Formats: sequence, C-alpha cells, structure tokens
Amino acid sequence: MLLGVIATLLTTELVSTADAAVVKPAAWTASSSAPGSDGVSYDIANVSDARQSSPWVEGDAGSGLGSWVQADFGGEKTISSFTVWGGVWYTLEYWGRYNRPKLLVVEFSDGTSQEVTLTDEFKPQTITLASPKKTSSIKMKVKAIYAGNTFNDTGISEVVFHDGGADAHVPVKAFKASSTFPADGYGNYEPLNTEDGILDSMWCEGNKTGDGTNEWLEFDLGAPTSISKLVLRNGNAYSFGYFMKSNRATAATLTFADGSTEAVTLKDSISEQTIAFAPRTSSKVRVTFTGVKKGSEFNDLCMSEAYLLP
Ligand SMILES: [Ca+2]
Ligand SMILES: [Ca+2]
Repeated sequence: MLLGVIATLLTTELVSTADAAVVKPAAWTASSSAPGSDGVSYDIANVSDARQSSPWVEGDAGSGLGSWVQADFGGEKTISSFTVWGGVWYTLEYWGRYNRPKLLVVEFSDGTSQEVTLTDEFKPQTITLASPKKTSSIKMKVKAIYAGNTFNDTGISEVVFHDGGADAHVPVKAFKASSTFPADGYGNYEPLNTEDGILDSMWCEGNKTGDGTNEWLEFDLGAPTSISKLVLRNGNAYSFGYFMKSNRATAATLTFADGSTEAVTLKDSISEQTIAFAPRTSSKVRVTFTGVKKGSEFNDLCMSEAYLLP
C-alpha cells in the first residue's frame, strides 16, 4: 500500500531483543558495492540507516561469495546479539530476485570467528552469540547464499547490534490496536513495528473508511510500571516525501489502567518527539488518536515508532 515502502515481518526473536541497548557502529566498510543508478544507491551506508528498504548490494563479479561488510565500533564494545535483514527488502518480490546470505563468517577484532546460518525467510533474524563478545569490529563475510531468481548479486538491507544491557524503553508485554492494515507485498503493519527502531516499518490502522481519527494503539505492560513519557515517530517516517503523503496524528488522549485520561498535542513532524505526561504507575496505556492531519496520497494513519519511558 504505502508505496515503495516496505516490509516487515517481525519475529519473536526481535521481541526479545527489543529491550536490549543498540550499539551503533562508528563506521562501516564493505568489500565492494554495486554501482547505483537512477538515484538508487547500494552503498554500504544503507546497511545501517534504520531503513529496511534500503539495501547494501555487493559489486563483485560473481554471486557475492567472499564479499563482506564490516562494522567498526570506534573502540571496544560488548556485543551479545545482532539482527540481520538479509537480502534486498524493497518488496517481497525483489527479495526473491536477489541473492540472500545463507552462511556468514562473523569475525571479531581478536581474530576469532564464528559461522552463522541464516534461514531463507523474509523477516529479520536475530543471532545471539554463545557469550557476549568484547570487540572493536565485526566483519560479516558471505560464505554461502540462497540464489535469487533474477539477479546474481547478494544484498543485506540492515544490521543492528545489541550489547545485552537493558535500554530505557519500558518493556511491552503485548500490543493491541483498534485495527491494523492487512499485510501486503511490502510486509505487515502490526503494532510491534513501532518498537524496532526501523523507520519504514510501522503500525497502520486498517479502517477502510476513516482517516485514523479515534483509532488507537495500546501498550499492555503486564504489571504496574512507572511511566512518564511517550516517544513517537509520527506517520510514515521513511522519508519526508512519504511522510507528507501519509496521515499523521496531531492530538491524542492517553487512557491509563485506572481509567484516568490525559489529552496531549502531537507535532506534525517527521522527527522523533517526546510527549511528557504526569508521571504515574500503570499496567497499560491506550493512545487514542483524536486529531489527524491528512496526507496528500494515502488515507491511513501510521506510526513508525512508539514507546514509553519511565
Ligand atoms: Ca537499510
Ligand atoms: Ca518501526
């Protein structure tokens, strides 16, 4: 539906790492990158740009065997797991056209390595290391591939590293939504997409006639939890162009477990925004979107990211 924007089939593995702190590499390098054309880039920067629909694609003569990407952390970090979006994630169809990595040799800065096998599925895959590893770099070398049906080039669309520590996000036990847009060739639009740090994966409401007004997203925290802030990436945050084409929220009512409510104003902005409310302890928060700014092309309200802070 939403374009050329993209897919996301989140895994249970990603749920379990959603509370782990992300380690952002200082720099990335690659063995080679395919030349871009018509404004499309396959540069290594795409592997770490918080967008699953922008891939790195190797530019070697062959199928990509032996090609590699390397993350440099700018100093020693502890890495406990990482999530890989293997292949080219424009759409499910394009994912099938390009080679996907099957076996990765993961090399650390101390010279040790381990092999990681990925399944051939259009979903993010989280690999947990046998034990947390202190390293200043991680190189991922492609040792085996799943062959694409059109192009003999291997791509990786995104890689996210985790250090195993807790991040500041309040853990969510379960999400509910008033409605959800049906999955299509770009992926799904489930509420869980608001927790992955990826800007082109999002929850979208699925009301066929409305613009999103009075649709809601609910965080079930499982137990009374201290909360005081809601952080949002409003609308479709993939790019400014898609943000303007899509509906975004301008106001919301927060409803807590005890039935109390608080009305808040939301910025019509693609940037991350933090909405403070009176600190309280609650086991759930329902965010009912009471004001909507219509996009120029799509009439569905979306949220790219949404999480709570203590
Ligand atoms: Ca990307
Ligand atoms: Ca997201």
